[in-house]
Amino acid sequence: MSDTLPPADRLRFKPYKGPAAGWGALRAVTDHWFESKQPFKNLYAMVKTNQSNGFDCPGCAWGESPESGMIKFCENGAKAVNWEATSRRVDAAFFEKYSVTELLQQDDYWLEFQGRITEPMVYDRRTDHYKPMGWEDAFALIARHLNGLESPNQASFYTSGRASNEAAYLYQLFVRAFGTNNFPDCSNMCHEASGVALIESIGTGKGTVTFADFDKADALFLFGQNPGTNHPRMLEPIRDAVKRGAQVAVFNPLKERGLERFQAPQDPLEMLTQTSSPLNTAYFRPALGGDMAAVRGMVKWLLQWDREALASGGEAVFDHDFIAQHTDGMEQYLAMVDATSWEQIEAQSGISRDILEQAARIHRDSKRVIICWAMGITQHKHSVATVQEIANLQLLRGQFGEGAGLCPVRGHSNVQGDRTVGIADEPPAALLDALEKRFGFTPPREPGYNVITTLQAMVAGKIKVFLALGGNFAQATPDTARTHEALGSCELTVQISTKLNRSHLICGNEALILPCLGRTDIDEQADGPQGVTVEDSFSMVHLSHGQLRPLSKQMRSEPEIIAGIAEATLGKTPVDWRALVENYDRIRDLIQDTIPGFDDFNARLKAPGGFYLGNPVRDRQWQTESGRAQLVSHALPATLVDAETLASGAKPDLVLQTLRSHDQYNTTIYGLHDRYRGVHGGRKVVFVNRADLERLGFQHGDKVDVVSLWRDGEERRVSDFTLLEYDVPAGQAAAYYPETNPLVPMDSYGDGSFTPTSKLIAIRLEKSSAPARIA
Ligand SMILES: Nc1nc2c(c(=O)[nH]1)N[C@H]1C(S)=C(S)[C@@H](COP(=O)(O)OP(=O)(O)OC[C@H]3O[C@@H](n4cnc5c(=O)[nH]c(N)nc54)[C@H](O)[C@@H]3O)O[C@H]1N2
Ligand SMILES: Nc1nc2c(c(=O)[nH]1)N[C@H]1C(S)=C(S)[C@@H](COP(=O)(O)OP(=O)(O)OC[C@H]3O[C@@H](n4cnc5c(=O)[nH]c(N)nc54)[C@H](O)[C@@H]3O)O[C@H]1N2
Ligand SMILES: [Mo]
Repeated sequence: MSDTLPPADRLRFKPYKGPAAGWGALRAVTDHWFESKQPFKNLYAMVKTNQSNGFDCPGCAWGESPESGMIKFCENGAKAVNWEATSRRVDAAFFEKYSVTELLQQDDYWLEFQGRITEPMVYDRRTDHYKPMGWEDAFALIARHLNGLESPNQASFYTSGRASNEAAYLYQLFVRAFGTNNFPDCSNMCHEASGVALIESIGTGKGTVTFADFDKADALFLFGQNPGTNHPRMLEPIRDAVKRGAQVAVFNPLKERGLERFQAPQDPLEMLTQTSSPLNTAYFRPALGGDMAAVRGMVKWLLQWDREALASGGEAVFDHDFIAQHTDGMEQYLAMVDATSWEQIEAQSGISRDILEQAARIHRDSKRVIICWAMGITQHKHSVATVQEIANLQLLRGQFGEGAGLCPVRGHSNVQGDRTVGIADEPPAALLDALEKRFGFTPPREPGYNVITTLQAMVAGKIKVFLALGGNFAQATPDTARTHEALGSCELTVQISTKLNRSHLICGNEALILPCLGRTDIDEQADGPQGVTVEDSFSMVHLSHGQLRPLSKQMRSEPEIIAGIAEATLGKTPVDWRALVENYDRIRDLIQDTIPGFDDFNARLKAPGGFYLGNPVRDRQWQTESGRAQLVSHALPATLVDAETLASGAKPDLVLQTLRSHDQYNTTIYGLHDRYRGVHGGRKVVFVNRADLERLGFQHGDKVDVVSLWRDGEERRVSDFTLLEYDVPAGQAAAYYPETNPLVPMDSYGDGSFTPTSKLIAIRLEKSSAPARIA
């Protein structure tokens, strides 16, 4: 049967002893190949991943050295490819078999495992089943709803970061020509804080380093990320840095295996000898949300040493020339650093002043420093301030140039590109001007809804049509019960997707599923097979060509689907949508005409490895209002747990972070193992340390309900979780996303970023009546 999962194991917990990404990893890859039922197709696909003339890995946004000719893949990239290249299909027969109510009983793992969606489907409320619908009828249905709205702002258009530049560009053009900037996207839940912070600090929302800089850095600081699982190809430059004698300083409350020890799957010698590379790392374990205080502590040390050096005629620690020439705001910021007490820094960071001195020394003693970060930094209430604190540190030390800079490590493989080509709820005026000039329509100027404000508007009954270009909005967003109710209140929900997920089951009054091609599929259009472009974390743009024959002729490419919706809704204005899709060079010509950095777009794409979009900061251009980089000063937050919640009398047992296991891609669950953390056969677990278990009167293996505490006093609860004794700092807990999203309150989001606070949720544990069962 197509719908049976591999047999479920009992929950087991067995600490992992090996390094990350070695033989164990390759074995896991081949296991996945065999489970997909078509190992040879997938083997071929893997060889073509991230190669010239191959396709861009649909996994993470980590970049590749442009000249590297080696086959680059990683275990989790292989899983992503394999997952897309399945022969299982979700077709009319599947939907005839299962009603939506029945499908809702299944978990996320089961839903996506069913395979690729192969034909457009419409929800029939009368029978509670999806049934087939022709493409043109589906487009007409969408157009009827959109054109029937009182205002274009009653529709909201989500984007997930796998969409290609071509798809995303066409989508934003259509939505703006339709008349709204309502562009919630996955970035709102991900790196939004990095963009908001860096635009104010250095005038660009993107990272300033390239792949080659990693070879030249003397120190890498890695804040709040787990590359062994989420960016495995990043382990290679980290390892190389250590081999060169560079320092690697990690800030992470959890001892993540990929950052402690790893083997490179690309290196045959290491694989044969099974040695694990010794990692020259200093490991700092902050409190959740404590990084801003930790960085402030580092700056406090550096400031002290700089003053001492200046007083004694020694070598300055700060780059005073750089500061004088390029920055504003130093005095105010340093006054703020002086005013911040060590007591507050220690209490909030969870790290002592002496240990922070070690971190500061590593920075001081390194000529070139790169600072990387991911979700451990961006999914907090004060994330924007934290990223700006990191930027301040780099600005004081003049760390912008070869081998030095800022590196927000992006998530989805094209999340950065989507923003570049216009997916933005607060679009820059220059983009709107360019669209107006090129296409002759008046784009909407008022900011649109992001993820949180879309949800709030849905709750208030202000959104009638919700359309998603990929992703799994129902599961990726916070406050699941409320989110589902909000989505269900829409008049029409449309999901453009590769695979079945819960968002298809939380239907508006009417609902459509539109099946699309993925990165691995051959995209045949009138002028022949088409490639699409993506941009990685280092602003490299390159072509991606699908290699595998699609499962069904009924599946369409994302640009083709968008063109169909656009033409049905707007006719042939402001462009002949379908003609553009015959050859994607035509879409790229429009990108060239309207988006900076894409001159000679089609020609430059021919270079193997693609081309660099450039970053003004590398040329010492600060595109801020003042034309200089800004040291932005923020007081440390008064409390990390929401003050109003504490004032309401709530007494949290712990603070919880929600994170990814090794066997998932966001809401896509590939399997029930989290190998490096030693968890097998289940995902509903909470990691807590032994002292906290004792303090709270629990034991390893106990079953609990987890209840989150929030100022509105509403109940948010998940049940049937198992407590695991784990090396987590005191007072903290960790559990997997998306199972714990019901706990994240919709109104708990980052200041200025609107990113849900997925890495700090105040919780209480309640003993459940279910018997403990763990091996
Ligand atoms: N295989 C795979 N690859 C992926 C993804 C996937 O799900 N699976 N997702 C992709 C996407 S969209 C993204 S955004 C990235 C996510 O990549 P990551 O950011 O690595 O993802 P998380 O699992 O959320 O891990 C957060 C890490 O931050 C740490 N952390 C949590 N809170 C704090 C804190 O307050 N301070 C510090 N210093 N550390 C903290 C956690 O212990 C954990 O190690 O990965 C991308 N790549
Ligand atoms: N609690 C908590 N919540 C979080 C996070 C967290 O750490 N904790 N992380 C947040 C982050 S960083 C992110 S990026 C979001 C992720 O949010 P999303 O991007 O919305 O979620 P995904 O799980 O990546 O989406 C998976 C679905 O995308 C569809 N899909 C896959 N490939 C393609 C494609 O090529 N085209 C199309 N059209 N569809 C495709 C499939 O149908 C699949 O079911 O979640 C956020 N939510
Ligand atoms: Mo993300």
